[in-house]
Parts: sequence; C-alpha cells; structure tokens
Amino acid sequence: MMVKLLSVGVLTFFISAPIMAVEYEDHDSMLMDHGDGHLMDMAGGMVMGQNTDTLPGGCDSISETKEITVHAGHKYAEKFPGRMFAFDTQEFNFKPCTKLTVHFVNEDNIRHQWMMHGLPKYLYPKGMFHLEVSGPAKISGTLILPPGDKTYLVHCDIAQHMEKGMKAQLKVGKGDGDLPSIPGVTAFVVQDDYKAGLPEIAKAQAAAAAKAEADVATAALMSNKPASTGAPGTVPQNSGTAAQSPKTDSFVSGVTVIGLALGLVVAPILARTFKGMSASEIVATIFELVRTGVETLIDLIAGLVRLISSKKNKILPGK
Ligand SMILES: [Cu+2]
Repeated sequence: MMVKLLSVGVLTFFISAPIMAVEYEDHDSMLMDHGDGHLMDMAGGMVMGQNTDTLPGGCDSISETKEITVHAGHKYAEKFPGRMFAFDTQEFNFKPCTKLTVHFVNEDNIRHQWMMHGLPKYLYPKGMFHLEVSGPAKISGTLILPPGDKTYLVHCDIAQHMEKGMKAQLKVGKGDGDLPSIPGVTAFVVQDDYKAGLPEIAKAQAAAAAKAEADVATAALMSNKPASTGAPGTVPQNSGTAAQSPKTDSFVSGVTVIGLALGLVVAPILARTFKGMSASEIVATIFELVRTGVETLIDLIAGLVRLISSKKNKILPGK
C-alpha cells in the first residue's frame, strides 16, 4: 500500500515537472550577425536595427544607459476586455539619446515581435528596431534613441496581433502626443458599440410578442362575441352550441311576439262572436271556422295552381 502511494507520487512528479518548469529559450547567445544591425539564429530569433555605438544626429553623447525586460503574451491581455494579446507594459518613457537594451520575453507558444517604428532611416533600416522570436523564448537587442520629443509606436506586426492588443507607445522626452487604441492607455480608434445591446433587442422582441398576443386575444374576442350576448364575461366552452342558442332564442321570441299580437287582435273578435253561446255551440262554431278556413285555403291554392298553369299555356302556346 505504501509502495503504491509512493509510486503514484513519483509518477505525478515526473508528469507535472515539464508543466511547472516553463523554460525560455535564450536566443541571445545563438544569434549570428548579418551586418547592418541584422541578427538571426537558426531557431527563428531575429533582431533588426541593432545599434550599440552610432549616435543619432543631434545627440552629443549617450544620455543614459537603460535596460528593460518586456514580456509578451496572451495572459497580459486578460485585464483588457476584448483583447487577445498584449505586452506587460503599454507605455515607455526615456530621455533623448538613451542607449536602450530591450530583453523581449515571448511567453506564448506562437511568434511575437517588439517592433518600434519612426526611427531615423539613415541609422535604422526602414526606421525600425525589431525583436522577434517564437515562444516561449527570450531575445535581446540594443538601440540608441534619437533626440527630441517624440512618441514612437511599438507593436507586434504578426497579422492581427496589434489589433488584438499587442500595442504600446514609447515616449522620448515629453513625446508628441498619444497613439490611439493602446490597451489601458488610450481609447479605441474603432470602439465597439454595445448601446443597442441584448437588453434593447430583448425589449423590442417582448413588445412584438405582446402585440401579437393582444391581436390573437382580440380576434378570439371577436369570434366569441355572438356567444356571449346573453351573459357578457362568460366565455362558452363550445362555440358550436353557443352560436346556436341565440338563434333559437330569437326564433322563439319572434313566434311568441307574433302569437301575442294575433291573440290581442283575434281574442276580442272571438269573444264577441262567442258571446252568449253555450259550450257545445262554441265548439261547433270553432269547427265551422276551421272548416271555412281550410276551404278558403284550398280555394286559394287551387286558384294559384290555375293561374300558374294558364300562364304556362300562354308562354308555350304550341303545346
Ligand atoms: Cu504577436
């Protein structure tokens, strides 16, 4: 049991050892000088614009000798929302004519640069001082800063690395202003606009949904209107029977009204006719009235039939 635990512990140590110890490849001793301040090694490390001894025009002497270590990597961008890469420092400041050595430490497993622009081109090819290495690795270079107050752009020129945050400014003297889109220092050139964000979109969608619901409710109310004539507020479950009931009601009430009117007109006449008659006489009279009525009806129908048949003969004389 003890042996088993021990072996697990030893195994864990050997597995985690390579993760714990992040080794930076030091390219400083591997570089080969290609002339004109251009140094390269076989592992992908590169220094361009190296200048350890030539004074820029306007500098009588080296004012200061400075050494800085700049770290670069994804983890330095974590404090800047929306950014992916960054240097650990976004702003540098030096006296004019400073001899500056930069130790660039790339902590990512990809390629990064510390590239400075705007230097005098007679001294620095393309006006650049440039450190570049695939990480994790360290590479160092030296330059002598020009005189005057000027702000220089420092960035990583690998595609989209500057846009994703690997951007800084180096001020010589007082500098000549600030550069845009430097994480934590200056505002974005193109600021993402979150004004019409999810809350507004959600609100608009909710309003549209509520309107649609209201329309449906109105339509339902319209279709149910005939059913709820008798008792407003009660919504019938079965619209079929509900639609029939008012029809029946109106029919019955119509018949009732006609019957009532007839009764009111006929009753006094009948009362006058039957005045002073015995029960048997009244019954006989009613039968007589019915008989007369039926005969009249038959005569009427017979006359109608004759009328139609005579018209038919007139229309079709040949037959
Ligand atoms: Cu980069």
